[in-house]
Amino acid sequence: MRTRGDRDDVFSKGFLCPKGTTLGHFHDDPDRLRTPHVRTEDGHVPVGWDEAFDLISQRLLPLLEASGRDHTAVYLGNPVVHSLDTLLFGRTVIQGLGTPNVYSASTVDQRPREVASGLLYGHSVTIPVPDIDRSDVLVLLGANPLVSNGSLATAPDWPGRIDALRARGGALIVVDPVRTRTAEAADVHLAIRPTTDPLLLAAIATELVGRGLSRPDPLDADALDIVASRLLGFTAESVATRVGLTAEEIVDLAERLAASERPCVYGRIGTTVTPFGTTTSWLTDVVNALLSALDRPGGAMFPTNAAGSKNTRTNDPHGPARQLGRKSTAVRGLPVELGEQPVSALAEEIEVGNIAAMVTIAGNPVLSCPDGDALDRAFESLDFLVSVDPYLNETTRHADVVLPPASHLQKPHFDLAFAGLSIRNVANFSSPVLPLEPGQLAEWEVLATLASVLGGGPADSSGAHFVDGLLYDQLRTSALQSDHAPDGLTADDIDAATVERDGPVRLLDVMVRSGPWGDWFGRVEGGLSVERLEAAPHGIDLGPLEPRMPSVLSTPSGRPEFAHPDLLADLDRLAAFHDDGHGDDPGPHDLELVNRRTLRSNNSWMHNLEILVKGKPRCTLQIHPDDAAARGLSAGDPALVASSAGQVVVPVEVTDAIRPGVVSLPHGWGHGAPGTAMRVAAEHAGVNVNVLTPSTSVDPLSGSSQLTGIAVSVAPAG
Ligand SMILES: Nc1nc2c(c(=O)[nH]1)N[C@H]1C(S)=C(S)[C@@H](COP(=O)(O)OP(=O)(O)OC[C@H]3O[C@@H](n4cnc5c(=O)[nH]c(N)nc54)[C@H](O)[C@@H]3O)O[C@H]1N2
Ligand SMILES: Nc1nc2c(c(=O)[nH]1)N[C@H]1C(S)=C(S)[C@@H](COP(=O)(O)OP(=O)(O)OC[C@H]3O[C@@H](n4cnc5c(=O)[nH]c(N)nc54)[C@H](O)[C@@H]3O)O[C@H]1N2
Ligand SMILES: [Mo]
Repeated sequence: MRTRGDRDDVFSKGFLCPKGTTLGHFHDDPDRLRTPHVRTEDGHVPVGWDEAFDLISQRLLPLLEASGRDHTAVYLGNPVVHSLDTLLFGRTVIQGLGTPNVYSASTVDQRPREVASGLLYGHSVTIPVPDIDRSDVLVLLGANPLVSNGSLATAPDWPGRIDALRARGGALIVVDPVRTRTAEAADVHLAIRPTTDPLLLAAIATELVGRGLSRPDPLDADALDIVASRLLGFTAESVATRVGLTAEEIVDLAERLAASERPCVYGRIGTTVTPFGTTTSWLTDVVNALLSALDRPGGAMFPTNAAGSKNTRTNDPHGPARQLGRKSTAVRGLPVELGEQPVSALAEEIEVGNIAAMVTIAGNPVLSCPDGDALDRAFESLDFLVSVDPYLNETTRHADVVLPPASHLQKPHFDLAFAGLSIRNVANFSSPVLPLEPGQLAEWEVLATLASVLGGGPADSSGAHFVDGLLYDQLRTSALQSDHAPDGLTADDIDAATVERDGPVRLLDVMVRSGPWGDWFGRVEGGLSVERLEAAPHGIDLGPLEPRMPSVLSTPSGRPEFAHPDLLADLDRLAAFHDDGHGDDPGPHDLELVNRRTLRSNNSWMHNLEILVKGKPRCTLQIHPDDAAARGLSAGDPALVASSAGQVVVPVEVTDAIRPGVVSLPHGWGHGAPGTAMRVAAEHAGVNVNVLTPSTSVDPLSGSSQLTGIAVSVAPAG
């Protein structure tokens, strides 16, 4: 089966990345599970849906009675945000299980950004997105959108957009220890030392202010003055050695930003998976605000998502004060923010018996989270594991029951998550491309039935419909309570107006119609509804991003809280990091490991598609020629890479694209473990980089794991 882009699509104009073009291959993959599987002494065997759900109620419910629901946990993986079914119904499984312990891939990804946004703007979803189509100096830190296709900045065709930026006289500046494809396309590449971005940003802020180049919105000037006065010790001169750039390069960057009419600074995963993830996200916004580049065209802006966003429900910029550190994990006291435990704590909570049973949905934490070997053992030790996943992989091989979703081509689609991070306001809905096969369940039905079973309800479609009904009631109430609801709107009006379908499409209808562009169930002419979206198969363009301050905010002052005490308090730690001389005496682990993404890959789960993994092996250690020579390593030699957490043996790839002192490995590899059933992936196994990432280093504000700048040693293997 072939997938191609839709040239008439209002946003993508037909541009697809390799992940999109291979959805048909995923659909056809013979290893993709079509029926539930249960674990037996002879491995996993297929069973019917009734049998699978019965087994869960017979074995798991007594365990829940005995050890208590607080001894359970749910892990939500990255693809949860890729579909309506999982985004809407994943939460019902948490409710059905009644667990207080929720883990997700967020704490190995963007959580620091969300925590910073929560403190600064009042909602964690209020994430500034680079308005790249209108910027004239765009600075990317820790992002490689020409490979990743962009993240927290939904934009099809980054290459074309960057060409356009340069064609209109703009400049792209990339800050990355590696000369990536994006860096190659840039006007300036600054090969920073890993994890030091907060020092660079602090110095840029200080240079802007010190040179009289800052121009903040008068309403933010006082808060930014407080921040600037605390950053005085971080100058271009003082941070230069530590960040691995010259003072001139840093001053030049500050001056270039200041000389630009429409500057924009954007930081992505290279800046969040560090011990200073939250502080770096904050300082990114501080630099933008000093330039009046926040919430301004061409700067960093806030999209207006058509459905489900918390920041579109009122016009009142005032909201409650927010404070970090109210909750922490049991074993190590790591922060629990935004209702989720950090995955760095998962293995130890299982080991000590705080978690005895789990559900994973669309996640592969054994490969994607720190200290992968410890997680592998921890999952094996659980009393019961249910995984909702299309593959028997490194995590789900430990599951007692695996419940497979329908393929992505069999689901309705609307980007609840990514449309809120999009560089244009766009609404696009597609019905399933392919029907369900006889006897197959939609993924929402799988999740809703599971939620019902876990809550002690029926294990059949009546249970699923009950759960669906509860969710519908919640969303209807939320619509009625919106500040924007027209006078006199009733629950009956909503019932009468919404599409006569069950599951996610009806829920989406409620959300879209009560959203910022909605038709309010027929009361607003020309407004959006699912029906209207269905009639526009190429999507509806809602225009460029518009300034949204102050109504996007929900803060005590009604302005961004740039001088939030929890953020200012972290500057002492940053000052210590600045002064610690780190790297001067590196000890045995004298190189710094960073992560890389490759174009034909997506975390851990697309490696079973021959079309994506064929060709040169991609799980290699990139190392600078000087570092390779110093260790007697040549291209293709096997190297032993060791950290405080573990070691792997992997072939080296010698390249001057990487900064001396830094090495890189991709994540999501390390396939072929016994009990997995991904034949193609096993032939291209690679090694698990997260055996090397220790679970001990986290950003103490958000609890997120450090995945970059890991101290490692490299030597010839054997
Ligand atoms: N092809 C492909 N696309 C993907 C994915 C994939 O696996 N493959 N994964 C998807 C997911 S889940 C996400 S979250 C996004 C992520 O999207 P991006 O954020 O664009 O992710 P990366 O491509 O990993 O780029 C991160 C860059 O940060 C650099 N870096 C590492 N450490 C530091 C540091 O300390 N400072 C600075 N300044 N840079 C640093 C790395 O060298 C790397 O080039 O990509 C998504 N898209
Ligand atoms: N060292 C290091 N580690 C990293 C990163 C890094 O840069 N460096 N990046 C991190 C990032 S950004 C992320 S997002 C995480 C990802 O962490 P995870 O989400 O835990 O890992 P994935 O590999 O994305 O696993 C996705 C799982 O979902 C399944 N799946 C795919 N589609 C569906 C579906 O429609 N429904 C269901 N139910 N399941 C589905 C796949 O089979 C797979 O098992 O990894 C993180 N790990
Ligand atoms: Mo991610």
